[in-house]
Amino acid sequence: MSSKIFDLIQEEADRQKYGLEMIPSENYVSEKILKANGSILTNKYSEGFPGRRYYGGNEVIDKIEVYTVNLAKKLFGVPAAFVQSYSGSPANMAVTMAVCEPGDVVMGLALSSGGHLTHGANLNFSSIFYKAVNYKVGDDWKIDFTELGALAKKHKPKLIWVGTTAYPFKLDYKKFRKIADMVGAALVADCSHITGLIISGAHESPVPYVDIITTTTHKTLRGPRGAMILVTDRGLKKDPEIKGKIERAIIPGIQGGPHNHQTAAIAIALEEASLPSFKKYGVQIAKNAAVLAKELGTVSETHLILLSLTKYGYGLGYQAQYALEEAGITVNKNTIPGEPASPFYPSGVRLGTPALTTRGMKEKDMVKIAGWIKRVLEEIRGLDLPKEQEKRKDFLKEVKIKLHQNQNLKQIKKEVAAFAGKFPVPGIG
Ligand code: DSN
Repeated sequence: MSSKIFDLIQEEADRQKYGLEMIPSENYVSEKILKANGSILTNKYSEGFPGRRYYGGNEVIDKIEVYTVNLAKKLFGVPAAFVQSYSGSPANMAVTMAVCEPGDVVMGLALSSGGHLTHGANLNFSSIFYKAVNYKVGDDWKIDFTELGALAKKHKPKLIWVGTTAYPFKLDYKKFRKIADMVGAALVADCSHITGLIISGAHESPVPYVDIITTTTHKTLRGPRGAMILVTDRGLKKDPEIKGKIERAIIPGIQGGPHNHQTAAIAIALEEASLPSFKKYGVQIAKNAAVLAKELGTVSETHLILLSLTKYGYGLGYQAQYALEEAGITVNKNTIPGEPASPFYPSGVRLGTPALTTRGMKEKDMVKIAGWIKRVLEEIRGLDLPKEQEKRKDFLKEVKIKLHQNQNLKQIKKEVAAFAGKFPVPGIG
């Protein structure tokens, strides 16, 4: 078999093996998941739900979907599960459509405070078709429940999201429930980032507190790209029609045929997440993040670290991301609460431990990795973002050339590759 694509896949495999993958929403799936995801199940159309399809030939597909749904219900302890959403954003769109009418008020954590696009961010469907109200974090970077309560009282949301993408603290679902009950809102947890931590017991489960849960399957859950929607007993009691509403939102509301290869791979991820070894994995993710955070001078109660770079200079997030990449360490630039620079060229980076933990790295390895990160960050001192917007493009072009030629970064990359290469990656070796 030859194709330019296979050469490029090999190139990417080398990057994944000899680098340190520290984007907190990424992970490495098992060989079994890779096999199911790359299987002949991709050939089949099956709009609809098991026993109710628009196409023939779905006897086996029905069995796969029913098996996956049952695994999800058992693992989370919920009475209903939906596994067809292509990814997190369509799952969140389906839930919003199921719970709200266009124009209803939807509340979620602001993107600038570590929320998600689909929880009411500008330009997203959640603020185009619904009235979005954002709550924020306070000076301590933790959710400001006083503001949240006041906003809920004032705007009477139909739906409140509790979920984050760049928030290093545990979530207090009880407090959210109290506020949702006060205004009669549906409370929906988007656990995408922390599902693996919840299943392993490292974080409290939202199941007793919320009505609906959404989660991507490819982050700490360590499955293929995809998503699930789960309805809790509480949610079903609150709205006995909710299951049908969610189904209609998925199809014909948003999607066409489900990705059956993806559903099958999700089933394998759920099988793996049901094993005792997954509990150890989830707990280790959080232990590793706590050590890494401490070494970098901050804290994490989750799988991720939101690192402010303001002590190194102004608007250094992009420069740090680039310099780290040159050293074989992949992270993403991120705004920090109260961002002093710009959303495009922010003042922080977001990094995490799920993928490193999958490779078997432990606390002592985090100390080593923090050492490399700190050495890299020394190299961006003095590369502050120009305050004048028109100067930024040319400035960053020059910065990239400078960092690409930086001998210290080249040396760190060698050390990182020698270290990372010792830890196997499923599907690569
Ligand atoms: N893109 C995801 C993340 O990286 O957090 C959220 O959708």
